[in-house]
Amino acid sequence: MNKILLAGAYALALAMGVADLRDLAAYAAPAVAAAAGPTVKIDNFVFGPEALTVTVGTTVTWINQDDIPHNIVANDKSFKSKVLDTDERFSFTFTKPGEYGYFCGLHPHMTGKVIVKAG
Ligand SMILES: [Cu+2]
Repeated sequence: MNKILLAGAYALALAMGVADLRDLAAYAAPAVAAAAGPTVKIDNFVFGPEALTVTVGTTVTWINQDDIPHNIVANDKSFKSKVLDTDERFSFTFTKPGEYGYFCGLHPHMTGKVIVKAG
């Protein structure tokens, strides 16, 4: 009987430990401001890299490092950012394989693409 209680308590402690670790991760994540996934930097009217290859499930972050506003619009309208001022960011998670061309809605000659491969 005691052994069973002990085992139960141990299992409970383990479960609580796991829960605590999850809590810790949840608290820690928002504090990390840096983009976790790949980034596309916008500078001097250019998306860099112009073509980016990722796997399904990847979150891509665009950062406007130019001193004028830009935005990001998918050719197929699957994503669209607001107008980003200097140092502002936009993130999008790609959940389906494919080739996603995009452009800047303010300067449509600015183009880029994200190639999403199956994971
Ligand atoms: Cu632009």
